[in-house]
Order: sequence, then C-alpha cells, then structure tokens
Amino acid sequence: MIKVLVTGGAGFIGSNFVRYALKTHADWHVTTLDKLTYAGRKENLHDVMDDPRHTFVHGDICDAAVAGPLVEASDYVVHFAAETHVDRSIMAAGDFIKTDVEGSFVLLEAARRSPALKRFIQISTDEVYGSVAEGSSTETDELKPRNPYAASKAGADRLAYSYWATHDVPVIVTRASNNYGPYQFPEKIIPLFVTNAMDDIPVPLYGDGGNVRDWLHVLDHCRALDLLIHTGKNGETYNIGGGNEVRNVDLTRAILKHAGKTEALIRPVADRKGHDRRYSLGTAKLQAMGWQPQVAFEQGLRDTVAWYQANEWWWRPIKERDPAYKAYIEAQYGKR
Ligand code: NAD
Ligand code: TDX
Repeated sequence: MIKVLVTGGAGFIGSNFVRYALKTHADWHVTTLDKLTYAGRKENLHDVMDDPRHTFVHGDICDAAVAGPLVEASDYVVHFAAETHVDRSIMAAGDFIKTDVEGSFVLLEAARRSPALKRFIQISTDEVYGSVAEGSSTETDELKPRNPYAASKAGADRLAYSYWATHDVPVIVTRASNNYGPYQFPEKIIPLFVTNAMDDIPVPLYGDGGNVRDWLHVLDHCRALDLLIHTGKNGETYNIGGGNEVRNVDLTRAILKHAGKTEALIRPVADRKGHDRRYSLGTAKLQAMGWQPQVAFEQGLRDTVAWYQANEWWWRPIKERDPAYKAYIEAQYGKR
C-alpha cells in the first residue's frame, strides 16, 4: 500500500481530495490529519470515515509529536491544512501565521528526517502573486501578496521550496485559483451566496462587484494534484487555474439565476480592505504535462448550486446552530 498523508483533509478541498484519492487509487492508504477548526468537519468525510483504507487523526500540524511520525510513515504528503479565509485574516492574522507558516515548518522538518518520502506537495495559492492588472501570472513571477492570508501562504510556499533547495526534500509547490464545489464552508462567496439566496437573505457584494477571480472546479484541482504527484518535478512550482475569469457581479447573477432568485437580493456593501482586483493564472506548464480542466464553469456552477440545495443537512447546522459562525457573520457583515 502507498501511504498518503493528507493534512487538512476535513476541509473543503482536502475532503474532496481524500474522496477522490480513495476512489482513484485502490493501492493507496490515506491518513487525514486535521485539527477540526471551525472550517474542518468530520461531516465532510462522512462517506469515507469507515473506509478501511482511510484513517482519521484529530491533531494539529503545529504539534510535532503528532505530525512528525505521520510524515515519517508516509510515501506522499499532500499539505492542505491552513487558515484560509482572507476576511478572517484581515480581522485577526495570528492563527494564519501559526498554522500556515509555523505548521508548514513543523511538517517540513519532519519531511527532512524522512528518507523514504517521495513527494511533499505544498498547497499554495494564486493569491501569492498579488493583484494582477493585466496578463496572467506565471510560476517565475515575483510574489507580491497583499493580505495577511496571502502573505502567510507566500511564506510557507517559499519555505517549502527552501527545504528542497537546501535539504533535498522532494517538494512540489502548487498555486491554484479559486476552487468551487461541494463541502465548501459557507463563508466563501459561492456557498455563502447560494445558501443566503435559498433563504431569501441578501447577498453582500463587496465594492463595485468588478473584482475578478478565476474559478477552478475542485475535482479538476484533485486531478491536477494527482498528475503532479506522479509526474511532477521536485523543486518546481505549478499554477493550477480553471481558465474561468469572472467578475464577482457576474458570478453573483449566475448564482441567483441557478437558485431561481432575482437580482433584487444583491446588496452592495463596503469593500474588503486591500481587496485584490484580479487574479489570473497562466497554466501552460501544467497543460504541457497533459492536464486540462474538464468541468465547464457554467455546468459546474449549476451542479454546485444544486449540491447545496440537495444537502441542507450539511450547511444548516452551521448557519443556524453554530454560535461561532453567527458571531463571525455579525462581526463581518453587521455594520457593513
Ligand atoms: P478550508 O478552510 O476549507 O480547510 C482547511 C482545513 O485545515 C480544515 O479542515 C481545518 O480544520 C484544517 N486545519 C486548519 N488549521 C489546522 C492545523 N493547525 N492543523 C491541522 N489541520 C488544520 O480550506 P480549503 O479551501 O479546503 O483550502 C485548502 C488549502 O488549499 C489551503 O492550504 C488553501 O490555502 C489552499 N487553497 C485554497 C483555495 C480555495 O479556493 N479554497 C485556492 C487555492 C489554494
Ligand atoms: O461576502 C462576500 N462578498 C464578496 O463580494 C465574500 C465572502 C466575498 N466577496 C468577494 C471577495 C472576492 O473578490 O468574492 C471574491 C471571492 O471571495 P472569497 O470566496 O472570500 O475568496 P478569495 O478571497 O478570492 O480567496 C479564495 O481563493 C484563494 C480562498 O478563500 C483562498 O483560500 C484561496 O487561496
């Protein structure tokens, strides 16, 4: 059995990756290491918790006593665990530095002591390039992160690279664009807006709604990671973009249309501080390896809206019964 450690496997992308990995690779044993923060939920893995090829470990990547032996026992590490919400990093950045930078350091130190380790996939983000006025970011572009989340991810991104350059740890760095799909925590724009719309609650659109994000279906992301695990080159960085650049206002209109609601639900609110105007990824490097996104955005968005409509069991407990979530929504949007 090939032993794969997935950190942050109870989060949005991590849980989709765990499910994809178990389905795609009969010879993989997957261990999820997750702290179960507000964003990590066992419900995200409900259908694979009893799979004999999956082990769930509740623990913190910053805890070397827990994380170290798991890394040392692995063939591949796919490191998703992070604090991930830009708005929360603007409110308070401490947890981002702790988990995204220091947590990555703990894992990399363990990787350094693991001669059997074949891959360490450092999941970075397109946000490390900062706002892109024109053209698209390529992997050799300068990093210009502009919010505390992006800066902490950039720190981890280069720290991981340094462990390849210095210690020969088999690191690959990936920078993906905005993911969408099932099991995304309802603080990010798509699940927040879909679930608000279902209940006829206004959707808070920041600024003039003209900010552009590139959307990547989470399964296309998983397929790219799978390819890189098998045929990527250590020490290299790979952009993973969906090729779907959409203004937030157009995304919002599409969500409302698929949810069967009118644009009267759009509520323009004060802009995010330091709001990056546009992200855009050049993906020629990955495409040259044979990867192409397979999910068309229009269909993927329609299916994603349908998933939240069909899975109220998953999100209603968060939105209606989690006091921490309600406090966050009030702090973020109450006076906006
Ligand atoms: P998420 O917030 O849904 O999940 C993060 C997971 O990490 C949660 O399960 C959480 O419990 C876990 N976690 C947090 N701190 C931890 C710690 N100290 N120890 C162990 N587990 C911890 O995030 P996501 O959207 O699935 O993002 C996953 C990764 O992909 C992150 O590294 C993020 O920066 C990156 N990324 C995300 C996107 C996107 O659009 N969502 C795009 C590019 C890159
Ligand atoms: O209520 C909102 N209103 C709004 O207009 C929210 C939550 C967001 N927005 C805007 C801000 C962004 O321009 O929508 C866009 C997308 O926002 P988020 O869903 O918060 O994502 P973003 O800030 O782009 O970051 C995401 O993509 C890169 C992920 O959260 C990161 O983890 C990833 O690295």
